[in-house]
Amino acid sequence: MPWDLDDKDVCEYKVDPSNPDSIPKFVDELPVPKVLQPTKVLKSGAYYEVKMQQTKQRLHKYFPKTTVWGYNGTYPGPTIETLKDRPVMIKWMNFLPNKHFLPIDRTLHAAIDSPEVRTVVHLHGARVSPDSDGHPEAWFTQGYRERGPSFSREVYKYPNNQQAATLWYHDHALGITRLNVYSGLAGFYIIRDQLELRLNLPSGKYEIPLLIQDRTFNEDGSLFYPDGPAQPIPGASPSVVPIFFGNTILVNGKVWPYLNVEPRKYRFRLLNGSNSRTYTLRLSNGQKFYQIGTDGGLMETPVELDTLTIMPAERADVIINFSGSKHQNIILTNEDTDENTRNVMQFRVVLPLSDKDTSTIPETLYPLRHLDQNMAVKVRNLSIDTVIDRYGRPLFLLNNKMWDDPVSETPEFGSIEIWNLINLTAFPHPIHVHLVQFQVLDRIPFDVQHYRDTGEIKFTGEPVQPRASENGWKDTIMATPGEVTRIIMKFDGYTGDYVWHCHILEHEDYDMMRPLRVIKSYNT
Ligand SMILES: [Cu+2]
Repeated sequence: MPWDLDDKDVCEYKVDPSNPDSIPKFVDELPVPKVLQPTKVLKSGAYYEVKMQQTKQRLHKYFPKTTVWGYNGTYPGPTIETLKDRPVMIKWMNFLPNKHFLPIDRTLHAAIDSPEVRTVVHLHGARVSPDSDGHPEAWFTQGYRERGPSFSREVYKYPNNQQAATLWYHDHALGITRLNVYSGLAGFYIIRDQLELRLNLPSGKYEIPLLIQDRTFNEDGSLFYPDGPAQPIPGASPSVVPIFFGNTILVNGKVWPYLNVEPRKYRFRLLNGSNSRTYTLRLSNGQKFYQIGTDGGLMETPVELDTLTIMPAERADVIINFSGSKHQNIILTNEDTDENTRNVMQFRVVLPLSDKDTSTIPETLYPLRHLDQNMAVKVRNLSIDTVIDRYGRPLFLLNNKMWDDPVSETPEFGSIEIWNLINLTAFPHPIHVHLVQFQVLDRIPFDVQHYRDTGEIKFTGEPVQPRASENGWKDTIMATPGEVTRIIMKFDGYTGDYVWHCHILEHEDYDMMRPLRVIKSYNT
C-alpha cells in the first residue's frame, strides 16, 4: 500500500479510499481557504497573479496524499475578496503538466485536435466584458504557448460593478471542464459592499464559505473519474458519461470534515461545486436556518428554512444560530438513500462563547428591484431535450442545437427578455446564463408530448411560484422536468460573445452549451 509511512495516524484504521464505508467521517477539521493578497495594488485596482498547478494534498487524515490541480497550488483555490466597484485584475497562469490525469474523450468538441491540458477561468456570476468572461474557446496551455480561437488576453479585468455576492471562479475549457473542475480548479470570489457591511451579519471567523463537492477515490487515494459508461462505447473510449456522482462528500477539499463552533450565529456561504450532484440540505437536529442570499447577492428579506436544495453552481448564503444547541454534534445532511452521501459535514457546538454575539439577522436585507414582465421585448422558447448520438450515447441539447451551430440567442443590449426553459427530459438541469443575474417568474406544467409533436407550449396547470430560496438574483436555476421555468433578465453591461449552458458539467462538456451574443441596440 502506498501509504505515507511518516504519518503516525495512518495505520490506526484500515481505510480504503475507494470504499466510503471504510472511511471514518468527521475526523478532519474543516479547512477555510486563505484570502489571497494582491501581488500589487495599482491605481486602477488590485492586481493578482494566480498559477494553476498540480500538487498533492491530504484530503482525509487516513488517506495517502492525492494529486489535485489547484489555483496557486491549493484545492480549493484561495478566496479572492473585493469591494463593489473596486476593480480586480488577475493574470491566470497555467503551470499544469501537459498530460491530464483524468480520461479525455476525444470525440468531444475541442478535445479532438487541441492540446490535452488547456484551461480558461470563468468568474461565475460576474458581470464582466466578453474578453474577461472565460469563454470556453479562450483557453490557453502552459505559458500561453497554445491558445484557443477566442483567446484575447492574459490578464482578466473584473470591474465588480454589482452588489455584494458570493461568486466563484472555476475552469471553463471547452470539452474538459468536467475534468478540470473535478481535478480541483475552483475557488471563491466574494464581493462586499457598504450596504451589506452595515447589516451587522456574522462576520470575521463567524463567516465561512463552504464548497460542497462529491468525489470518488481509487484505493491508492487518487481521484477516480470514469473513462466511460459501464457498457463500453465502441469508437469512443474513453467516453464522457451522461452523469457522474461521487460516493464521498468533500467540503472545502476535505472528506466529511467537522467544524467546532461557538453557541452563536454563523454565516455560511454555501456553494455546490459538484459536477452533477444536487443536494437537499438539512440539519440533523431539525433546527431551522435562515437564507439571506442567493447566487447574485443578498435577498430582500431572510427566509426561514428547514431544507435547502442546491443544484451544481448554485449558491445560498445562510445563517445558522447554534446558541440553543450547546454541546450538540449537528450533521449537515443531504437527503439521499445512500448512507454515506447522506452526510456532508458536522458542526460541533463545543467552543465557549468568546464574546457576546451582537450580530443580527435583519428583518430586511437589501432592496430588490423586481423586473417587470411587461417590459420584456422578447420571449424565447428554449427546449431542453435529449437525443442519441452516433455512438448510441445520450446527448443533451439546448433547443436541439449543438455548441457550434450558429448563434441563435442574440438579445439586444439593454433589453429585457423572458426565457422559457422548456424541460422535455425526465430530470432537472441547472441552467446558467453568463453576464446577467436573472429572476425566476414561475414554473408552469405543460404537455411534453404536445410540445414534441407541434413545437407549441400547452400549459396543463397553474403557475408554480419560485421556491422561497429562489427569491432573489439568480444566475443558475433548476429547470424542472415537465415544467416551463420562466426567467426574466436584462442584458446590461456589455455587448459581445458569452455563453449559456447546463451546469451539470458532464452535460456542459457534451454539448449542452450555446453561444449567447449581446448585440448593439438598434435604437441607439
Ligand atoms: Cu443538463
